[in-house]
Amino acid sequence: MASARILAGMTVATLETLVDLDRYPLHEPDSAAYLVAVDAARERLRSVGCAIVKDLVRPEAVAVLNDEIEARKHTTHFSTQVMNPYFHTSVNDDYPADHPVNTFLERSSGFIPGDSWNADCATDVIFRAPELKRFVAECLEIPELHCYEDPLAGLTANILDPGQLFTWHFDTNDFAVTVLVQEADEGGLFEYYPATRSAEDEGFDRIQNILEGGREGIHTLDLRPGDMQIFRGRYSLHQVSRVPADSRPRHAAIFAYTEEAGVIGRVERTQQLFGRVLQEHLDAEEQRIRSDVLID
Ligand SMILES: O=C(O)CCC(=O)C(=O)O
Ligand SMILES: [Fe+2]
Repeated sequence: MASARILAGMTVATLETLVDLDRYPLHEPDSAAYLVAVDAARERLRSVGCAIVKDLVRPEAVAVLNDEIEARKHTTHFSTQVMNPYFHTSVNDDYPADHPVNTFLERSSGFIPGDSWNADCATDVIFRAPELKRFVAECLEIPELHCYEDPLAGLTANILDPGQLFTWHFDTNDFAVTVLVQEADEGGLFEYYPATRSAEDEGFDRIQNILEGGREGIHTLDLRPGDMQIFRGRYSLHQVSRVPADSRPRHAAIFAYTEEAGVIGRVERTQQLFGRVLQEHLDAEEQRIRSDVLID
């Protein structure tokens, strides 16, 4: 590779070898090409809550990312749940039976956790690149971004093996940054309904219609390996459709960033997605209780 750094005998990929900086000069934020890319993403994020940066990762680098996922695939935590769009798994008697809160669909997929990646692997280099964080922050029109400090949920890969799907849901994070690394032969498509809900309106009727199979208003992305997606998943109901039993698996790298530095996930959700928690999660939970305004 043209500009790989040599560190203690190991070759470390640089952003330049991984990302198409000719088309997207992330290192030159004043360049015309940079401003065009930011403007285009902003327009999409404002209008439909989703922007795609086509072919951001170079084809040779996509192969490296996929090799890195394959090498760590045995560490994937697969789980199957029957859940509502809010990740809840039990009936809430305050709502009728045919309500989104009480509509439970299958999610079967797995995450390669944050502690499976070594620093300086190509996936990690892209995730942590200050140039990429600045670019994504500008697209989202926020001052700055930090890598999510969660040791399991910061850098992950979402794995959909043959037969699996990630059903309709809302994210708890305001936005997500994803790079498709390997597409399924068919299916495994990212679909969403823009602005399904807002801070003022839960959009229950729209949600229920989609959960029951309604297709009107749904956008299906034509994502290819190497494309980066910036998505406001807190307001737009979305799914990854089922990967057929005879297909290749679908692999996506997920970069989690936060607006504040030092954020770490909650114990319950961590346990749900990764099947375990680390001491950091327990300490942070303890800290939250202590910093509460109540008793003590
Ligand atoms: O794999 C993806 O493209 C995104 C999956 C997703 O919606 C999520 O992890 O919340
Ligand atoms: Fe999601």
